Amino acid sequence: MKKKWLIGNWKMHGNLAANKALIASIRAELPELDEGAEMVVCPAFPYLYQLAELTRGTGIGVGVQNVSDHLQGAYTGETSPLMVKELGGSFAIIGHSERRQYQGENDGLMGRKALAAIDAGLIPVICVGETAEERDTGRTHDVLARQLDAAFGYIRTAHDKIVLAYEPRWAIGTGIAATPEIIQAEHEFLRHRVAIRDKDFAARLPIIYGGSVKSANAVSIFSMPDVDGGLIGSAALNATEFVSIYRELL
Ligand code: G2H
Repeated sequence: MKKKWLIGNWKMHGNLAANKALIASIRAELPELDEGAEMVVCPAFPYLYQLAELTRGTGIGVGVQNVSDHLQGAYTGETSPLMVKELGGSFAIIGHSERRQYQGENDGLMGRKALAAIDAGLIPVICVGETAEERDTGRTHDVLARQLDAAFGYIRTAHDKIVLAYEPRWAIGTGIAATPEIIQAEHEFLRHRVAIRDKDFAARLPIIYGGSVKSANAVSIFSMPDVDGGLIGSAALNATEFVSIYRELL
């Protein structure tokens, strides 16, 4: 059976004590992960090494929320994917809409970051999604296709080392998730678009949904055939919620 994914995006939250308590609570509620579903947490950069240590031997993966598009060099304030790898990270969220919105990231940069992440041995979690205005004006598929093509244009040999996340901007942090029908329709669209390049890859590609997922709506979202998991923001900061969402994947 195809593996499921649960990725927690902690955004700019946490501190040493809170991170330790959160992992301890997750472990207390869920001592063993299920073979059928990966669990990954993505803390802010300064806590990467702490999380790598806290999760050692637990099966919980660790990632970051952003990464440089360069492996090394004079790029002040940037973090190389090689450094992430060395400190125990295995995943990098790429192109999250909050970075597009507040840091001005564009499609080209997202593609280069995904490639750098792969070159460093990380799994990029590539985020795509439309704004409310783009949806309202009937441009959702144009936007998704453009974002997907930009990212995948850079990636040619990374089969089985990519996670794709559909995150409609209007559903992020609003408390109102997209409906399961919308999510299924857009995941299907994305999978078809990838299949134009490579059918087998498209079938195997995990496509996860992000945007106000909680334990209360997880079951209906995860029951959709093209949904392979979730990218969870605020609910990932609550161990009981995060573990309940994980259980809905199984
Ligand atoms: C979307 C999601 C996590 P939330 O950004 O990436 O956040 O679940 O808080 O909407």
